[in-house]
Amino acid sequence: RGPVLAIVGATGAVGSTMIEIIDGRPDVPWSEIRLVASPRSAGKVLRVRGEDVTVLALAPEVFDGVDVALFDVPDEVSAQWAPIAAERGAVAVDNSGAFRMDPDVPLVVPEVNAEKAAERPKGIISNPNCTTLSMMAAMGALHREFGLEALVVASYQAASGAGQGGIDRLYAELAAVSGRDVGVRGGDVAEALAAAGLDPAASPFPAPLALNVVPWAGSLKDDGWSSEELKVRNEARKILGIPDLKVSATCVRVPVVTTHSLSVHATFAREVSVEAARKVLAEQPSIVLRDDPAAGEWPTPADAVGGDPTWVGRVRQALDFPNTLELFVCGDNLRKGAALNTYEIAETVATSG
Ligand code: 2RA
Repeated sequence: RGPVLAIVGATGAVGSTMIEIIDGRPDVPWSEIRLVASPRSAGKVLRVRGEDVTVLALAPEVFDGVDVALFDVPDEVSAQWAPIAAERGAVAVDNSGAFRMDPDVPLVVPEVNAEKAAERPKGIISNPNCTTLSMMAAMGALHREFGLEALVVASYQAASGAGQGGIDRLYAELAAVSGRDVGVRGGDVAEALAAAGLDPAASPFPAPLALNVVPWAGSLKDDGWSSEELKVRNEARKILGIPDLKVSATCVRVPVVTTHSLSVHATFAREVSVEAARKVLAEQPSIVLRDDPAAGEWPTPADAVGGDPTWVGRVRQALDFPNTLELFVCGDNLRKGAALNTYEIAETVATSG
């Protein structure tokens, strides 16, 4: 009999993507897949690999007999329940921010540091934030070859990073501005949203997102940094195993439904050329290199969305910075950025024990 998997947060945007990923695999190692959610969603019936599965309410007993429990729930729910799952014998793979920087919890991207999944004294493994994660397959591969020293990153983050509420808000805003002559005067997008009854206080975003870009994601931290920008810095250091990596990030929300993009300025210890970098990137099974500007070929979120690979392009040698590349990376924030990486960690645990 194979191991038992539980998905906690099964009815959310990431939980639904996990089920989609599991459904899309020809084989899975699990003998049973249990779906778990808040009492509000308990009792719903979802199809998993052709079978009806009733969603259970989160309670300690649901973890009995579970080998791996995937969590996609708010930080405070993970902080309380991942240790309970671990106490009951499961390995908890957590996609919240609750444990990512805990020195006793590995932060794993299988292409980069799969071996760390075995070092889990608390029985918990963390999945990185989707913004950091979207560039890790590319940066891990380039770091192995050229020795990464510094990263300057600007993100272009999709609305679904804020969950189903973010998706719903973006569609509602797009409907409110569609077919109207807005976006040509200061404040008229906000007026159009107000006219459609969209309360700014009810939005997960701090400014209109339709026909706009918003230079903010996450919560306010010291000296004007956002939590999201600090996550990029701290998590990149931990995943790549470079504690003194220089990182500076600006996180920006754009009116894209799903797929985060990042413009990356990466400096390496060793000499690097565009040709050598392209070769390294093209060899990675989880990367699609799309980089032929003369033919109008580069990655966009619309290409990457719905798929597993990270798309990379616009690889250039920085003109004024030695050993430095510029590149543009797109990764589906709900798949590799969240559900897929979490699930890949679960399979790594299931197959390596
Ligand atoms: C966002 N990275 O895009 C966050 C979600 N984890 O809002």
